[in-house]
Amino acid sequence: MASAKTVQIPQALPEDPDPQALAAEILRVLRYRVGKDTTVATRYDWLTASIQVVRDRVIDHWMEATKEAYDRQEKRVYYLSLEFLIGRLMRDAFSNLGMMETMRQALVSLGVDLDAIAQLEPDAALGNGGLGRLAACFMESMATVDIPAHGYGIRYANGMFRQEIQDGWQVELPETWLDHGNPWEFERRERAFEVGFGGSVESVTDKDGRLERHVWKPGERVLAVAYDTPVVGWRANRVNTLRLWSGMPVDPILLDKFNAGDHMGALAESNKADALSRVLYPADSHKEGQELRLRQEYFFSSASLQDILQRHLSQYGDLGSLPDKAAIHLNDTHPAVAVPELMRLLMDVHGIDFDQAWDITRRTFGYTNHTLLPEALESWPVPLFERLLPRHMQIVYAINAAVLLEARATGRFNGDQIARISLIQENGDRRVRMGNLAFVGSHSINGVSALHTELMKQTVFADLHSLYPNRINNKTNGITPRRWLFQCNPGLTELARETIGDRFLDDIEAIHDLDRFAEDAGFRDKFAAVKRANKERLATLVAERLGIKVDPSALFDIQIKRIHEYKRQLLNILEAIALYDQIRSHPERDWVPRVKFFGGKAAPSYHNAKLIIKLANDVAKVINGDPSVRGLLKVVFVPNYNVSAAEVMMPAADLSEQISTAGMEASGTGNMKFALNGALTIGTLDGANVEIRERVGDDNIFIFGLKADEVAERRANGYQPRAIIEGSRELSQAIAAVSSGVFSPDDPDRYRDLMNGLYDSDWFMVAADFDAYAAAQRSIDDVWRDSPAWYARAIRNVARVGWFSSDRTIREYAKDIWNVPA
Ligand code: 26V
Repeated sequence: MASAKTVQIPQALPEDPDPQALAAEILRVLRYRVGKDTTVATRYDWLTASIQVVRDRVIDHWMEATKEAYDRQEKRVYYLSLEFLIGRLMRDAFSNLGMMETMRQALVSLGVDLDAIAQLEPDAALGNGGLGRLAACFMESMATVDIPAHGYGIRYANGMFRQEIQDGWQVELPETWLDHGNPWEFERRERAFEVGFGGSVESVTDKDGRLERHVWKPGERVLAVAYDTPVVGWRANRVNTLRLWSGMPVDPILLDKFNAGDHMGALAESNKADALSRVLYPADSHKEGQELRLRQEYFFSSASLQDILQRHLSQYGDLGSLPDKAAIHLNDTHPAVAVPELMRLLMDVHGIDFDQAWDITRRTFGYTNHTLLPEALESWPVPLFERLLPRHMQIVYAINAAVLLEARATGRFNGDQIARISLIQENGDRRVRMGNLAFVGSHSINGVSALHTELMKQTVFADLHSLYPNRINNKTNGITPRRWLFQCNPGLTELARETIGDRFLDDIEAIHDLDRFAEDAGFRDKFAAVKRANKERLATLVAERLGIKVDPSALFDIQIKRIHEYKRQLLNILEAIALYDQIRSHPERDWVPRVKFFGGKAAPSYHNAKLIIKLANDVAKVINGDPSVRGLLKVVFVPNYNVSAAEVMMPAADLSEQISTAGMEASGTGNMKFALNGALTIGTLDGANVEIRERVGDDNIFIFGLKADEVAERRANGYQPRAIIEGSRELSQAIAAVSSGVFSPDDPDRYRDLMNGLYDSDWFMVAADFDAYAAAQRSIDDVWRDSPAWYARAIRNVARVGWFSSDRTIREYAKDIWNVPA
């Protein structure tokens, strides 16, 4: 990967040594900690030594921050998330500590290229997509805005799979990110908690036979061992902790079992503990009976809560003050089982009565919902829940009884509404609804964009919202500008600094000062030159890795995100086919050269998503190989889209594709990253696109298609895709081409079912939006031809989206949900 010059951020830490002293330090670490000298050191050794040198500085700040939070009795935030999509950390740390340039020079003096070793750092992919990346941006922002916070999650040995494209198909390979060790983490063997599963519940009664408390006797136990990673905020303002749990057998050598001759039993137990932190579950198209997933959820929720309570008790001695000193946040419903777990710990272990425990619990938890897709709303079969967590099942019933009593007492709900409020779904098989559980157990429930929050109130949580009308609130997502501008786009950062000064480095909304330069021809040229350099870098990468030649002066049109039907990569591909057809039929027209980039992973069991990847690759092969196109259109599928790939692609985009079926994308955060890096958006009025439009202005974004209420209305009143397709010559021809095997001559029927699905049901309304989308694309061509007009719009995008910083989002959480200063 070509490297770009790094921004010289003013030194954050005056005590930083000069490059020479730093070089000596690197050599010392290489020798005494890595155990190598320069003659035998591999590039990995240099990476490890460099990270350790910067890590030492991080640790000083870390200890300081931890001690300060303790001494000042500050309220702490605990962010529980099954996913943290952090990516590489070395540049993040260098840049936030203000030592990027010193480090670069130090390494140069040792004959080592910083960019080359940075590429070797594994991309920590402990997440599927948006939800996990948001958690990582939040961790960085919490450190930046100086909130004492701990992230809690699982230290998966295998995170997100590595995607290879073989013959156009996605192939999933395990990602072994810990192969070379992980210089960032600290194992805390002493910080280990037992977590139980199964078994039975006994009731302990007093001498008069009255129930005193319940005692859960788990049938199985595992140990959760903590691994801590420091999270550095901007200018090292504060360093927080990301604590990830790893599963271990309670008795690591299982001597009893082994000595008793049960060799296989000993092994099985060890494997069972290991399994808990082995793999990240994919956001699947169908998810049934995944017992291991529920085990993971409970494993990390229980370990985290035990840790939190122990910290609280050792400092304050009493759990009544928990809500004043701890805010625990549930990142989606994945940790929702923490609600009954906290109740259990408070009641069964600490002897607090139900009413007080329930009060503490609700005042402590907050919950964020990240999707309204019905198939993504978690629920667990009652029999499974009961078998794995018998005491929690009792507590869920007790909570449910209290909630339903409250609901009935209002006299406002009929039977159907009561059934929807219930924590237990009764029709069909009985299931525990994790969304309802998280909702009733929290004092605040938030959506991730204004539209999504409104839809939460109107749809899945309508009845709970009516029962508890003050709980739902909106917190529009954000992204950290450190990673998504300063680090990934040093060219644009430098240009902004020389144009408007450094204020935006500490307050990204000040980047608005660039707005007036949209009309400045000299600035526009410099801006265009930066974009050009970023596009050249991507072009080089694509040439090296895929052997595809793309022209950096073409319009770079990029759709990168998980592959899902609701995100409508298919709409984009069909439009590419229609355009291809037009270019061939009308060679005389003045076509705007375009490269359509795609990137993203499909869940391994999501058949249609994987087929869409194959289609993108099949279409790319035909179009890229057709000389009559004269290079005016190219299609590129970039394999293994991840955080590191995003860091190269976001800055290189001219056009950002945000084209989900309205009402289905909760927020999107890629949309924000693209805009901040100077891409214009083509999008539907969905998720945060709505708010991006409000900020950048109608003229600086290309909005098309049905709105959320129109989608709902069409679905309710019988949507007829067939008539629409037949009424659109471009669309019907594109579908016919795919359907008849033009792009799959080796297997002409490959896409027949996929295409028939558009005629028969088209749940995602590709047909309804196709013509509007194609028309919007052609109007984009017109603006592109007027280059000054294009760049003026691009500059306004950069200037006007500073608000979508995760610092702003986190400050809102701090004020409205967590009640902590920020
Ligand atoms: C999960 C599943 C599970 C089963 C079937 C289909 C499906 C589809 C999506 C998901 C992911 C749900 C959680 C998630 O990642 N949501 C994303 O959260 C981002 C951060 O708030 C937000 O920007 C995205 O719009 C939202 O999709």
